[in-house]
Amino acid sequence: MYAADLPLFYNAVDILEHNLAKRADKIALCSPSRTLTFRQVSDEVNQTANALRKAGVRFGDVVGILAFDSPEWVITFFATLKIGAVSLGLNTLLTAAEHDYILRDAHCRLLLVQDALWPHIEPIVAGHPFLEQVIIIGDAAAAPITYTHWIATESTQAERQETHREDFATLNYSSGTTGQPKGIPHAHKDLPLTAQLWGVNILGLRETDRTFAVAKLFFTFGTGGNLIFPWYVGASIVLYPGPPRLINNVLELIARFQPTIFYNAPTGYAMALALPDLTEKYNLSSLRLCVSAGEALPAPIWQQWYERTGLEIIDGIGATEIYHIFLSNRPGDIRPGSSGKPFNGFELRLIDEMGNDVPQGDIGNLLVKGETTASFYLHQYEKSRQTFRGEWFFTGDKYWVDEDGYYWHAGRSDDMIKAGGIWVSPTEVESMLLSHPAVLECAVVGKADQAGLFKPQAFVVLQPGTAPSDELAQTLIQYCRERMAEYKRPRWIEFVPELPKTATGKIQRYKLRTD
Ligand code: 3UK
Repeated sequence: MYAADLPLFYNAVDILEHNLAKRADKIALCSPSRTLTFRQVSDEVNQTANALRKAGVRFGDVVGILAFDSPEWVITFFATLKIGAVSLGLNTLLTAAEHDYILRDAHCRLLLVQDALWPHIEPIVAGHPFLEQVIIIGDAAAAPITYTHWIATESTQAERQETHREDFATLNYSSGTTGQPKGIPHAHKDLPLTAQLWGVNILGLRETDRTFAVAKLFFTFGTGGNLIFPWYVGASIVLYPGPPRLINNVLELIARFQPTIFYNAPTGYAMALALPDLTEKYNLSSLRLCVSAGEALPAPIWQQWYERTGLEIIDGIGATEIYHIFLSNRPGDIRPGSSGKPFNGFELRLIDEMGNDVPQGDIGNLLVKGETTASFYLHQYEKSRQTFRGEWFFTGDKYWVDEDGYYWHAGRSDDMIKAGGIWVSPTEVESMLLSHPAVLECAVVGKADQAGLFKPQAFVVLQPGTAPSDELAQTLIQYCRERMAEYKRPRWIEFVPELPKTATGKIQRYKLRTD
């Protein structure tokens, strides 16, 4: 399938609404709060679309959503697309300062916020130049209006805005080693394309499936895998509002809602495997296939999962810039530990520093070409020019190909770390450590834990007169834990007398990496 196969004027709300003709009364969505059919979802999408229009949201405006995975998240997403506005899915784990930056950079006009997250965001929303209204999902004792109240009297009929297939539909932010997070806009066309190219052609999703992702809807891994792909084929979804680390709750939901497809990051599989009574305690028999992405899945985790559950994990590499997976293992053709093989819709190249293709077996920088690639980073001209190279997207990943054509991840060309499938910028952790009075200098790199999964490790030079100790190491870890998203904290601290540096004084993190 090509972009040109879609109608020129295409609105991705069709991914929801095409189901009304064939299966309106089928269950579309299960969640601990509500279970809804396609018709019920569509009615509420129309109510929300009308409420958005009444609030003055117009074609091209940005509607932010900062909420746990819920029916309201999904409904707001499609309502936003339906009126031709752009859905901004916000990462609930970021700091208020990061949300502040993103809401400004995106020119967010209306924001829906989870009740539990409102106190976190309330101090920063006042005075935002573009933000006109905040709606609270859940209970709101104080001023702003609640979602339920906001849509209550709206009609369940709404007109679909005609959009060009290349008009923007979604916006997600991704962090880099330096500078602010980058806004990545995707067009309406990207959603059905990625659903067909990977969801249908590679994963083999079908109408009878039910998907369940621990990866959240604010990541395109979650939005694609647990919303767009299943509804594209008329399958149903399970939404889990809680944090991924509460693995028992995740496994209980599998037993309760009986999904057939399960998406998680490698850490999620490692956490489940750490439970001695995993298969005795939890009924996983509804599952037919598992998916892993976000970071490389080590072969031992694949093996153990297969031995304990009898299930295969499909590891594929995706990126927000491409929307979803562009290189993947496939059912019946898996090489554990690798990212699999290229598939139709995406071309790959591995190049050296001079831009030449590397011989088979050598490590090169991975470039991808495909029609779901974003065109630019919002407001970041320089970074856009460096990354979107004509038809080719520079992933920042190093890869090599074995003699059978399977691709093996070999680290990053920048210093970024993926921990638990989510980006950790070393500079962010370093700044936090530097704000502690005992720290003179530091450098943060990725180090593999026992399961082969990467976590931040800090090399610290102490202030003169401060003595290193295990206790101080624990204090520094705790210091970070309390002040930043928990997964970003260093897991190991090494005290060193000095850090390796270039002639110009730049820290050479790569010299500190042991993995
Ligand atoms: C790394 C992987 C090895 C790699 C994502 C699936 O992770 C996603 O998007 P992000 O923009 O990060 C992209 C980067 O993450 N990575 C992702 N998956 C793998 N490395 N093996 C993997 N299987 O460095 C890549 O450049 O956060 C994943 C679907 C949608 C996504 N957005």
